[in-house]
Amino acid sequence: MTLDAAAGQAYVLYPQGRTPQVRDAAWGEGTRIDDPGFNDAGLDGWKKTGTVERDTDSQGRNSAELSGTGTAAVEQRVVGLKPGARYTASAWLEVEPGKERRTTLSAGGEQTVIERSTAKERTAANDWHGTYFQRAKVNFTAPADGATVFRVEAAKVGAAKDGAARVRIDDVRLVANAPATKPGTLVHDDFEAVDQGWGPFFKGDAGGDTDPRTHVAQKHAPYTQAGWNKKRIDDVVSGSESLKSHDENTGLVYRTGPGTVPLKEGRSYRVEFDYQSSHADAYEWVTGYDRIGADGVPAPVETRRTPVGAETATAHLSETVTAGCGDTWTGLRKKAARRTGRTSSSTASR
Ligand SMILES: [Ca+2]
Ligand SMILES: [Ca+2]
Repeated sequence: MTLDAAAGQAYVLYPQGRTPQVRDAAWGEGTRIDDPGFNDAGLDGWKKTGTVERDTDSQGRNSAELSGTGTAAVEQRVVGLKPGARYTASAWLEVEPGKERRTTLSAGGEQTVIERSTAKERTAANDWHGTYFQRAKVNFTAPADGATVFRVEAAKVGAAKDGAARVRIDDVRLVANAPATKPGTLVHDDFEAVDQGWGPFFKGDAGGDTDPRTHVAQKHAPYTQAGWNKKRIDDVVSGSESLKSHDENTGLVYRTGPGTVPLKEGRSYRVEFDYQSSHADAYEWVTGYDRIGADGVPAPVETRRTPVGAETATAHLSETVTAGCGDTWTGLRKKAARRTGRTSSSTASR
């Protein structure tokens, strides 16, 4: 048998007369989003503005890439949402490391903006770990017609001397049941309706690129609560779910970023949460900012560390954070050489 085949092209051989019909891959079937992972070579599920391509990197990972100096965007109209219901829309976003470009994710009349990507993704189970992809999200209420447009836009740039930053997007998600809101707060999360991950937080450098021991814990009394089998603290401190860190690795366990908690430069915010902690001085609540150093490498700088004491009854931590110097964030740090557990029920900032 002789095949007339092109180099680099994959083929499947079938018996003559039994070639199956080519079927639509139906990327994203059941998710409300057509091709949320940008697997279609032509990105046919997306409306494209400016320079947009499906990028496949050296590890075979597909994403949408926005480039060029003009406005570049992907968008998609989503229908069938329940009018008045709450939803969370999100995507992994990465502005080319070392560069800056205003990138806006929007849905349901809400938007969040990142200017740069400075926090390395460090969850071992995530195939994007080692890149600077982080999740950006908005919560919104579905309008009366149950339709909205999900859009990610990289702004037009001037004549950048080292070229315009490329922006990559992956894994768009639109999930019902966003966290309850709290009047007067920029971000509020009681962990009762987390769409994925840890609400406004993402993993820091604790343990390096590893799978963390932090999760959204669910109440299953009495087994998950203080007093059971000598447990010192509750896994869940309010409602039916809380964010729990158990026996964590030393380092920054989790932190916020501008894609989830957009703190504006020069403004002051109150950061507060309820928590329990099994051992004194094992964890610190930290504040810091990210900036791109003179060497072009993004680096975080911590500006404050507040010790967390042993609290076997629910306590409250509150402090004021003034944003400045770069992308300001807040989070939890595990100190060296302690075995501990810790829970927090909610975190709110305004
Ligand atoms: Ca993908
Ligand atoms: Ca809760």
